[in-house]
Amino acid sequence: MPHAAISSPDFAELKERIREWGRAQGFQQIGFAGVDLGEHETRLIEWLAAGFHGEMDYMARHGVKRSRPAELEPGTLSVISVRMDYLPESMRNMKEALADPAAAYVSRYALGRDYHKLMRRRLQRLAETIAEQVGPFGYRVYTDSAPVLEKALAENAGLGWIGKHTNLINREAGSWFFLGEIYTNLPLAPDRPVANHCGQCRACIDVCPTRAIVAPYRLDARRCISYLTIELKGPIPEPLRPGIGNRIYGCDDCQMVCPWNRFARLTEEADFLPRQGLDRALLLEFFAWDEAEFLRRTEGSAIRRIGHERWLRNLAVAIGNAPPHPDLAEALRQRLDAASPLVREHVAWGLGRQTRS
Ligand code: B12
Ligand code: SF4
Repeated sequence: MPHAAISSPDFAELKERIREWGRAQGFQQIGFAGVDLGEHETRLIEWLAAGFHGEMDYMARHGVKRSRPAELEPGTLSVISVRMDYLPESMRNMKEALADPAAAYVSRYALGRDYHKLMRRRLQRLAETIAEQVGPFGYRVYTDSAPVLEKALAENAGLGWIGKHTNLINREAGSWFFLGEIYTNLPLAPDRPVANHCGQCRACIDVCPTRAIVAPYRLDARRCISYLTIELKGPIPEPLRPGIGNRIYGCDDCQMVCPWNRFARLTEEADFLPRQGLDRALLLEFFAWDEAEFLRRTEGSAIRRIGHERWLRNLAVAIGNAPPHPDLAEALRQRLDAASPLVREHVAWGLGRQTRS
């Protein structure tokens, strides 16, 4: 569809056009933020000082560049913030998979293709469309790829509020969406933030199996199952293993229980639909994959990043958490002599749980 040219730099009109073009790229919502992140910077500094980032050194590496867009990308005057829904299936299916101890639960954001490429490509196209209309301008696109405080920017851009579980929530759409940004040197006026609607609710705090939300809005990542199964490279601390249940990659519990997700819509992106039966597989099927099969089956998926060793580590914990069954114990025995000490230790732990009397 040809875009009507904007005659003069009417930035108020341009913002509305950008919203239209953004929706045409598949983003559900587009908002605008300034470069002052106010008290979010203080919160980030406190969070790092508490050590809540654990091994995620990259969270501390860039100092305040993360909370100061104009220091990360000099010349930035405003930020275009976007969100894209990713929920591939109804919450009933998710709950069934989570409740089935023989099944492996993969968090819903990771069932389809890795979102990074898709989001970046669409953001890039959006930026190119803007350039076609206003002429060349300075910009950089991001999605989870750089020191950017994405949720704070999205909150300031009016896309939702940061909930007590620390994810961004939208009143009409819940929280099952990814975020992305275009930093730009266009002087686009910020949108108005929306009010926080968590109220007295604390469902996410109470449901978290490993008690990672240590206070409202404060997540100790070192206890979060998402961190333990994806980011952590070494052994999973033993006291936290039982709480992991059958979650082998990420965790969705705090979002699943959130009342605002009753309003969540399913994704429109075919790329986010489950691939390789990841939504329905059994622990034993996954545990049987050798490295070549792991690499083949996770091609194009975010899961590939953790590698086969951590994949087996996570599965050994999940199998250890399943009700005792001779087939599960036998599968663990088969891997007791795995080459990796990390895998061997978790397999022995799982076997101990499977064979306890
Ligand atoms: C590091 C990281 C993680 C870490 C730490 C999470 C965290 N809360 O920081 C781990 C590995 C645990 C993680 C897990 C997940 N992540 Co993540 N993650 C990130 C990343 C790279 C940075 C987040 C960050 O800046 N953390 C810094 C801390 C300080 O932020 P914060 O905890 O949110 O704290 C803020 C507020 O809570 C508040 N605050 C802090 N303390 C206090 C205290 C008080 C009293 C108050 C009032 C406020 C307050 O201010 C802080 C600054 O804004 C972003 C991408 C990006 N570049 O932004 C994705 C991102 C946040 N993750 C995302 C997703 C999807 C997830 C998971 C759902 C994946 C999964 N299913 O397993 C889980 C959700 C777990 C959870 N409850 O947060 C999405 C979230 C989309 C959304 N709707 O919000 C993002 C934005 C990626 C993307 N581009 O879409 N993630
Ligand atoms: S579960 Fe309740 S407290 Fe947690 S984010 Fe949702 S509304 Fe806020």
